[in-house]
Amino acid sequence: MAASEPIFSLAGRRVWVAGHRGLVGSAVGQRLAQEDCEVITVGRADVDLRRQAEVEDWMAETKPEVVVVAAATVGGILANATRPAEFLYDNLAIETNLIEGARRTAAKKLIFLGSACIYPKLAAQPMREDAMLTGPLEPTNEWYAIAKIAGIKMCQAYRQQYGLDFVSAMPTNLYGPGDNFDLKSSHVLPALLRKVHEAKTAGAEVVEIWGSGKPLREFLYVEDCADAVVHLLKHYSGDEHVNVGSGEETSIAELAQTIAAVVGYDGGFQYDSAKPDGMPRKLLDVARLTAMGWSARTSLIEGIRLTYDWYLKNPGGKAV
Ligand code: GFB
Repeated sequence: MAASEPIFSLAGRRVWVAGHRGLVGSAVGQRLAQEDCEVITVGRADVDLRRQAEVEDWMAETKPEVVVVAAATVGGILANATRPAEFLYDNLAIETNLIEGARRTAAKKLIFLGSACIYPKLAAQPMREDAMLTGPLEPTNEWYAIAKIAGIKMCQAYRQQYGLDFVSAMPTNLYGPGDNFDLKSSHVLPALLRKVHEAKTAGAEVVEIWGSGKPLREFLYVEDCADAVVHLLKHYSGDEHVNVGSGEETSIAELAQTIAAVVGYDGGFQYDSAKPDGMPRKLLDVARLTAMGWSARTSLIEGIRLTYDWYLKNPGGKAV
C-alpha cells in the first residue's frame, strides 16, 4: 500500500537519537541523514541516561524537538534471565527520564522503541497490538517486558494528560551490522553467526545451539527497522503502539542452517537442552504498519549476508 502524505515534517528539526551507538540507534541516525533534519547525540561519558538531572540539564541546553528513544539495556535470553535488576532498573530509568525530559522541553514528537517481548508468552499468533496485557509474560524476559510496557503506558499517559505527540513502536527481534557478538549477552542471530564462523575457521565439526531449536522467531534487518521508525515519525500519531516486523518467521534450527549456508559451514549442530527456549513462538501481526504504507525490504538471507560481511570486516564484531 502506498504511504499517505506525512502528518509530521522532520524538515529543519533538531532530532535527538538517544542510544546512537546501539544497534537500532546507529541505524536510525544513518537513516535520518537522508532527511532534511539535524541529528544530535550525546555520549555515555557526558550524560548517563539513567540519571534524571544529567538528562534534564542536557535536554534543557540542547532542546531537541524530536526524541527517538532507542537507548536501552538489551541482551539475549541469557542476559535477560540473569540480570533482571539491570534490565528493569536501567530501562525504567532511561525511559522515564527521556519522556519526562521531552515534556519539560516541549518536544514536538517522541518515539519510544519497545520490543516484541511485551506480549504474553502464549499470545495468539501473529501477535496483534491489543494482545498486550492479556496474559502472563515469558519468565526469561519479564523484567525487560515490564519496563517496556511501562514506556508504552507513559507515552499514552503523556498524550492523555498533556496532549503531547508521543508514540511507541514495537520492533521484533532485530539484527544487523553493529550487533553484539558477545556470546554471553548477544541474541541468537549474531551468536550463531559467530559460532558457525569460528567453527568453520577452526575446522570444528559441531556447533552448539541453546535449547531445542524449535522456537520460532521473526527477524528484522536493523536498517529496515530504522526506516520504519522514520516512517512512523512522519506518518503516525496515536495512543496504541505499532508493531514493526518482517511478517515472516523461522525456527532456530532453520536459522542455523541458513547461517551455515551463508558462512559456508558444512559441519553439524548439537542442541543443549539445559539452556532455555524462551517464548515458543514470537511473530508480530504487522497489519497496522502495512496499512500505513510500510513493509520490510530485506530478506533474511540477504540481511544475514550483509551482517556477515560487516562481521568479517570488524573482527570479533567490534566496530573498527
Ligand atoms: O535471541 P534470543 O537470545 O532471545 O534467543 P529471545 C532466541 C532463541 O534462540 C532462544 C536460542 O530459544 C535461544 O535459546 N538460541 C540458540 C540462542 N542458540 C543460542 C545462542 O547461542 N545464543 C542465544 N542468545 N540464543 C529475547 C528477550 O528473547 O529477545 C529480550 O530475552 C528481547 O527481552 C529480545 O525481547 C528481542 O527471542 O528468546
